[in-house]
Amino acid sequence: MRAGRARPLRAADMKKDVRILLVGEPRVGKTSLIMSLVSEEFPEEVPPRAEEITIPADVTPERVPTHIVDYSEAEQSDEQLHQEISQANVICIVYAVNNKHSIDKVTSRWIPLINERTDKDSRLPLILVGNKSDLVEYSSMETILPIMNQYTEIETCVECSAKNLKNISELFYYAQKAVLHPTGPLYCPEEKEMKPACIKALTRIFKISDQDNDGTLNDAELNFFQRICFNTPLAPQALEDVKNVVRKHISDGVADSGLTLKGFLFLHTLFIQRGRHETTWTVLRRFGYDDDLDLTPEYLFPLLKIPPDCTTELNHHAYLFLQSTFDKHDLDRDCALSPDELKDLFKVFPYIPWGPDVNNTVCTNERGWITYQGFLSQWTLTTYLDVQRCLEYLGYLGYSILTEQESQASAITVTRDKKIDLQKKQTQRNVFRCNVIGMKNCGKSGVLQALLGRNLMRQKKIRDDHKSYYAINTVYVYGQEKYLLLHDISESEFLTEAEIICDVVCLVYDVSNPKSFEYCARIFKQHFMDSRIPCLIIAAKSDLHEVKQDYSISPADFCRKHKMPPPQAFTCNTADAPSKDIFVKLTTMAMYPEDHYRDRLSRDTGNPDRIENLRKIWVFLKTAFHARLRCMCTCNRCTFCICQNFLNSDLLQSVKNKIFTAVLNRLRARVAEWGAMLLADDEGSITHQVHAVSSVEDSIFMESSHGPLFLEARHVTQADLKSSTFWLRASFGATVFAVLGFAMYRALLKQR
Ligand SMILES: Nc1nc2c(ncn2[C@@H]2O[C@H](COP(=O)(O)OP(=O)(O)OP(=O)(O)O)[C@@H](O)[C@H]2O)c(=O)[nH]1
Ligand SMILES: [Mg+2]
Repeated sequence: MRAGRARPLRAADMKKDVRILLVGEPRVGKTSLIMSLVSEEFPEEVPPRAEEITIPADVTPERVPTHIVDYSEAEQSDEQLHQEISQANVICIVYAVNNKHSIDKVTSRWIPLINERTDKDSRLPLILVGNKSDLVEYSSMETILPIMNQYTEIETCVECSAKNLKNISELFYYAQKAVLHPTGPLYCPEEKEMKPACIKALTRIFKISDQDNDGTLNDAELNFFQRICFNTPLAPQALEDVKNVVRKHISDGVADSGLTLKGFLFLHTLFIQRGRHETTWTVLRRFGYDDDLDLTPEYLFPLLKIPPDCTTELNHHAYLFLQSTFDKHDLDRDCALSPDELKDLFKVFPYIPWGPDVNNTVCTNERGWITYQGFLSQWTLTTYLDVQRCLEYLGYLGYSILTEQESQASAITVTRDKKIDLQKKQTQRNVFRCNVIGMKNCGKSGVLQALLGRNLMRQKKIRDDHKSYYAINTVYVYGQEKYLLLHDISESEFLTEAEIICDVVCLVYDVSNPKSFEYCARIFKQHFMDSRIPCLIIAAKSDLHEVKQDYSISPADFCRKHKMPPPQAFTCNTADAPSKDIFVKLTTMAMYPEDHYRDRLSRDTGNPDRIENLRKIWVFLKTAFHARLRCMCTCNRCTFCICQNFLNSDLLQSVKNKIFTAVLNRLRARVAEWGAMLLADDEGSITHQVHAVSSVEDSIFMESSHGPLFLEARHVTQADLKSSTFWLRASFGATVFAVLGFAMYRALLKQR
């Protein structure tokens, strides 16, 4: 590993610009240094203070716009000096090598003054600059080194001469580097070793780069590392040279011709000690670290827009990545991650992200270890429920680096709006959420655990504090693999919005508990009767003796009445894994909701939106048919006359009469049928429906002023009106025609 030409730093990696301030005693040569840099010759005459200079990004070595600011005690007040200090990114304290007083002032005046003005936590690097080196034969380093050791904020020191132009550009380069690639967070000069935070970050980088997890970086891994960090591959000889350098210095830096973690850390220590810490910084920044060696929010949480009614899923590339991550850590190849293997996987995380509940959320093997399928399921769950967390976790695993993608956002598919799915009657989603609802102890957990293939015996071993309210697994529907995500919703009087939203509802009652069905029926009526979410009723604990439910109608009749599939008998008290039939059914319903809610809604009498729509159509029709349109001309040629003639024509009148007769006949038949239905239902339901009926009656009563139709219609339910949609549409077409004609007539009148 050797620093090639660093890849261009990304905007997120870089500071916007670098502000270098020069301070020091009068006449040490501050202004001369700046003028020498700019004009590339020593100016004999200089003003007390140089104008602020801005060096454009493309002419600076680090490609960052750089401002150089002079200070003159003669021209500036203390207040102005303090302000300049607070604005600077790096400060050069200039002394003259031939002037002991100016060196003494470095510690007695300048460093304390700067420290007083700067926040303890914000690191302001300092550079000691010994100017006028042309005037002496000796070096000031002996005096300077103890100062450097005393103050860790001093990045470096440099001797130079404005007169001979010696080390002038180097001085400004070091200053720029001190800001962009500070040594402070990486290295402890007293201990002569890297700081713990730096070792931790580099260890994580090593683990991510060790793709086969064998504890060393082999040639292929080193080459990949070199390419992603520095954009250049390493020649085979260069690789060997690097390893030889390590071998020469430490015994266990190279093993099996691969670089060990120890060797990797040694190399970085060497870079830093030789003043090449920009190499280490390039690596750190490539892996998402900021100046404080924390992963940046830009790296961990890339922007991802999720419009409402859309969900988040992992795409194919993400699954491939997770598959290789699993393989990397499944060292014994048993297709499950043991606690140690899982711990090893999470070593690149700052904390252990999964608790013991995860083992009861996804599939595990007989020893309770997460299987390959379970591993992918858990990631799918996190992506679905909390995509930001998923992005963060993928960031810890180094997803964007290893897959050479812009960010973790490229792992995510944002599904299209569910409304479009419903409209098009097809879905591209792969994950479906099913809320499992039922009263306490009715067997919801049993349903969840059955999805993971666990029978009652197995479930009894689950500790209370390890219980999960989610379960996720794959289900095959018509040969397609889909994820079904079950969410156990605890019993409560009213469900929250979040507890309602899902792709399919699973209402569970306990066949052995006569009180349990009432809760399902109540929740169904409260939240789902009018919704487009398909519902399935599960008769749980079907191995127990079934008792009659304390409810006005039986669960089977309830399902029939509400056009739901019949209750599904289910038990997890089985010798082997419980049946997965209900899960296939639930997933199918979630994938094709239209087939299930349409029937239900077609006889729904309580949907206020539908009532309102029907009411509007009704008023519109009535107005069109009964409005007294008065012609203001009698030409019999204008559009209005033609329309009026058409409306009064025998043809239209007879169509109108036929429509009404047909509608009324159908309504009479349905009224009788509905009366019987209403009696069969429970009390609450009757109130509900009667209310719906009366509201339609009211609206008809208020809007209508005509004889026979009104008298008949007020005995009619809105559901009956719905069944006459065809007729309404026919009438509607005729009305539109008439109204358009009238509009044209008015337009013509205006013109006249
Ligand atoms: N021999 C020699 N003389 C220098 C060098 N740099 C500056 N001088 C001279 O030192 C004197 C002071 O230089 P300035 O650049 O004005 O010093 P300054 O630090 O800006 O001083 P103030 O503005 O008063 O704070 C001038 O006469 C310069 O010509 C150098 O590298 N070598
Ligand atoms: Mg000056």
